[in-house]
Order: sequence, then C-alpha cells, then structure tokens
Amino acid sequence: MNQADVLRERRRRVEAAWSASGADRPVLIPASLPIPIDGTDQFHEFHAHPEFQYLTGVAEPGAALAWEPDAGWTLFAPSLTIEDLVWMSAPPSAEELAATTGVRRSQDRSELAGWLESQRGRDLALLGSRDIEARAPEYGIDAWSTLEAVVDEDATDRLGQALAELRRAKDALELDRMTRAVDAAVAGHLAAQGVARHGLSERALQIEMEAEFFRQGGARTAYGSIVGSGPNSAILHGTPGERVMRDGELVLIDAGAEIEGYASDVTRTFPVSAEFTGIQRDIYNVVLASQEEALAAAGPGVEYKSLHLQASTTIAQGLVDVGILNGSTEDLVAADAHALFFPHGLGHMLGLSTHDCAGYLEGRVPEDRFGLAYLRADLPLAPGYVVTIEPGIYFVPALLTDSERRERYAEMVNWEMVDRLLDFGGIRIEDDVLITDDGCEVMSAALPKSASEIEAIRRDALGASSG
Ligand SMILES: [Mn+2]
Repeated sequence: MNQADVLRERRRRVEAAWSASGADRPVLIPASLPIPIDGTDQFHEFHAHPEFQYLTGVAEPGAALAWEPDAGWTLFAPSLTIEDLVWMSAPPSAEELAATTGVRRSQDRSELAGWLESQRGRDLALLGSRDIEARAPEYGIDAWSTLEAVVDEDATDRLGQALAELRRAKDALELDRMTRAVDAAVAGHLAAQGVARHGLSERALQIEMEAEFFRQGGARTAYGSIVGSGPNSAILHGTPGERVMRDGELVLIDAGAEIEGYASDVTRTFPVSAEFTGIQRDIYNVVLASQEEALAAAGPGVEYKSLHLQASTTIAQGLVDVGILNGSTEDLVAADAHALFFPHGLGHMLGLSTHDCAGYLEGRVPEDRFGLAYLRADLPLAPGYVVTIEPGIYFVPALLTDSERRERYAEMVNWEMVDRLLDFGGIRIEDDVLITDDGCEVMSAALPKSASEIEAIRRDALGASSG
C-alpha cells in the first residue's frame, strides 16, 4: 500500500462527493493551531482538526489545505524561523509533505495570503479548524476581516456533511493505523491485568498500561485513561487516582492508544483477586452475553439502535434473573428501568476521534428518553465502519438513591437488593469492531473476556507476583 496513493484516492472520493453536492466555490481546511496554556509559555498537546488530518494523512500545526473546483488541491505548510528552531524540531518541508500526502502542489504557508487574495469576490467554504478567523496572523495572514473573504455557511455545512459521511467507512490506510492502535491497547490492558493486586493503586495500573501503549508505538492515549477500582468502577468517565484496590473488588479499565491520529477504545473489567465473587460473576455474564449477542448480530444493513435495544433487553432479562428487576423485559425496557443500571449507549463510531463523526444518519437526532439519550450512533451499519460495542451494568449511587426514581420504579426494582450493592461498582466490556461484507470482525479479539479466561490471567499474575 502506497500511502500517497491511498490519500489521493481518498481525496478523489471527497471531490466527487463535493461536486455531487454542487460545490462550485473554493474550500479552505485549516489544520488548527496549538492552544496556549494560560500563564505559561507552553501549549496544550496538539490535535489537528480531523478533517484536515483525514484529507492529508498528517497533523501539521498551522498548515492549511485548499481546494478549488477547477484547480484541485494545494497544501500550505508553515516553515519555522531560526529562533523557533532553537525550541522546536523542524517540520517536514513542502517537498517532504508532497511525497507523504500526495498533494503535488505543496507550498510554503507564506503563499496562503496570496491564494486567499486570488479568491477575492468568491465565497469560501471553511471546513477544518475555524481558529483561522480569530488567529489569522498565526497563519501568516494580516487579518481575516481585511481579506474580503466571505464564508458561505450553507456550503460549509453541506460540504462538511458530505465529508463526514465519507469518513464513516475506513480505507486501507486508516484500518492499518487503527489495527496498530487496537493492538497497542490490547497489550496495555494485558499489562495492567498482569500486575493488578490487592494494595496497588489505580495510578499504578495506569502507569503500567500506558507504558505498554507507548512501547507498542502509541503516540499518546486516545483519551484520558479510565481506571476505576471498587465503587469507582461505576464512574463512567472516572480518572485514575491514588485509591488502593482491595481483594473482592472489581477493576474497570477503559483505555486506548492513539497511533498516527487514530484511536482505539477498549474496556475490560476484572477481579482484584483471582476470582469473581458469585454476584460479580452473575452480573459479568449478563454484560458479556449482551455484548456477544450484539457482536453476533452486527453487520451491514443492521441498525445500530436495534443492537442497543437488543442489548437493553438482554440486560433487563439478566437483571430479572439475578433478582434486581421484576416484570417482563418488554415492560422494563419500555419504562427505561434497565437504564438505571445501563445509563449509556451501546457505543459509537471510532476513527480519528474516539467518538468519531457522523454517528447519526442525516435527519436523525438523539431521543430524549432516558434509555436512548446517550446513544451516540443511530444509523444502518455498512462495510468499513468501525464502531465500539460496549454494554455495561453499574450501580451508580447518585441514580439509585434518587427518591424520585425510587418512587417511579418502586415495583420494578428490588430496592433492598440494590441498597446492598451500592458499592458494587460497575462492569463494562468494550471491543472495537470493523463491519465487513458479511458480518463483523472484532479488532480487539486478542484480549480475552470470558470470566474463566480472565480468572486464568489473574491466577497467573497473582501466582507470579507472590512466587
Ligand atoms: Mn468507547
């Protein structure tokens, strides 16, 4: 696979989609600029705008890509001053960028002002980062307002939507990067499962796991790693702290590496000791069954929302079986009773962003009912899409001690049992899934998830550390 060829083909598809949506004006796609940290001479970690990164395959701060219907693509890349080069490493030259991105007309960014000047009188579509409007001088332009460049917001929306839809299906270069990101995530999770033990802090697990991400080629974590032990495992976006884990508790780790801009996003939950307790195992197996059913059903043409509802039904039935819910699964799901314990969506699109673009089909919006409000994808799946499948069951004290909810669900929930489980924490199992022509491929399948496989890993780990 020649990277520049794949990127050229990617841009050809974008041009075709833009032409089909009536694009007759120039488009500018700034990469975005580093964001200063107030009160210091430092910057936040740089994240290129995903639209720029998708179209060029690179993440150069302060660069911009331009497109004209008649003249095609031009890449403007900044060069640094000698003073800058004392503090920063040199960016790739225009020639080097032409070779990696396949944009033959790659120029120094000092040409950008002239390019904009030559578009005078034509309305622009402005995709990518809009920071250029406020920070024009940092792109080498005097001031946005003196350019007489008028941004056509309708065209910007239309072309942005067309681009987002194309980004759903991943091409060979994207899948190569995502596969490496997922492999690094799997290695990191295994490292954490290999060291966890009574008396260790959440932070210690984070350190071992993230070190492995980096050893495996990760450039950074795809998002702030979530490591929650005991009751903390019920905090959906909890950050690891100094809390020390204890035998009898669960640990939930939701973390992924990022490689060349692409995210992985994997969750496993395991016991601090070598075995799950009885109730932990029962609830674990409910979550696992709902996840495996969704994986078995996922494939082209399948509505993501139907997978979410199917998982909700399985979770409701499982909670009836363990004695936490009462009633028919139909009534429980219709009343959103399952969402007291599964208060998020089944998953999301994955790619350049952890929650990648275009999860909702155009015209669809999130429903405001409790059981669906946090669903981040509502569309029919198609080959090449990468999504996460991540059901969970949690005991979130804030939800479960709320008097209004306890009244509304007085009959449907066994509140005495819930009260005994308020410090249980939570269980989530998440894999990254590529939709194929006839089903799906679990990209993170190398990370075991049956209760017995996890217990075998934990037994090995504890045996090794005590021996
Ligand atoms: Mn996720």
